[in-house]
Amino acid sequence: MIACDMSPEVARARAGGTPLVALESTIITHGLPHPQNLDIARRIEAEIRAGGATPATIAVLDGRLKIGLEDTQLDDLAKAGDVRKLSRADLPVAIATGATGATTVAATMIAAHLAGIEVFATGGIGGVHRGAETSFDISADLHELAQTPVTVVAAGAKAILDLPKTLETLETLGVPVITFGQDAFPAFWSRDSGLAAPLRLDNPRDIARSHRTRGQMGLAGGQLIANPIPAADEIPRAEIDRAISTALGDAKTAGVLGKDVTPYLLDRMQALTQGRSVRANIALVLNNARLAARIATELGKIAT
Ligand code: PSU
Ligand code: MN
Repeated sequence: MIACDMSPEVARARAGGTPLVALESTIITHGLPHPQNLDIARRIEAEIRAGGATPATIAVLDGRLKIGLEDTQLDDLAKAGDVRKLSRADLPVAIATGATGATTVAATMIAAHLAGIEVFATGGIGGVHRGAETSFDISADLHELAQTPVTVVAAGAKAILDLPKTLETLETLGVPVITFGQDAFPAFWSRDSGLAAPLRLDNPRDIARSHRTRGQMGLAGGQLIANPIPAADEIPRAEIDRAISTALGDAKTAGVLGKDVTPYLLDRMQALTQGRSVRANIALVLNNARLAARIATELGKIAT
């Protein structure tokens, strides 16, 4: 098995039986603007601690797979300008060559599973991009959810994506898409995407039980928990839709491709909404961290 480095805090949690929640690092390096990203990363970790669980932010530093970052490591990652974005395909290459990189949802799920962590909180997952019928741009996150047994708490998927195609793909892959507490699938900055969620659960205990049941049945893959942004923080659909159209047009004009697409769009959205998209992003990630801590706590009470 590949060696991973547990931070002292994560090692203590494991020894003491405290529930763990994994966190990705691409959101820090490519998803949120510097310098707020460090402060936000710390607040997300604090929210998990306040919920009685221990955060494990995941990254590759000089070829070492880190499960939990110390504060100086988090600081270095947040300010480094040219960190690689590591998904499933990139993770082994980065480890083998001593590189440094931030993990996406897919890579964070892999690392969490290697470390025995069952719950992971993030903002939004990657999905099927608009125009995928010609670009074939479909995030590896979707296939990861189909094969790695981690419950991922996200605020749905961003409306910069093609949400109907994203949901169809998840259905084909047999990934349970479970909305928390409402029927509509949330669209990241807005509570309602206008699409019905395939499944709904209203409490963390049921989410934990269905995670366990998947494992007991020998089914591969995890669960996507779609947790709507708090009402006070959402951006109305009409308002966000205008910015999305402009951002997509700009990406096309600039000829952005591959793994640069998502960071480019997030950056354009921040500029087009005068930072409002980032404020909503922060609120929803904190909300997801709270729910993930509750699910991890419930999972700790159920035997495997
Ligand atoms: N969506 C967001 N914020 C993010 C990402 C997605 O709202 O920061 C990041 C996550 O790390 C996700 C990755 O796993 O982008 C997806 O990238 P791609 O579309 O290249 O697979
Ligand atoms: Mn892509």
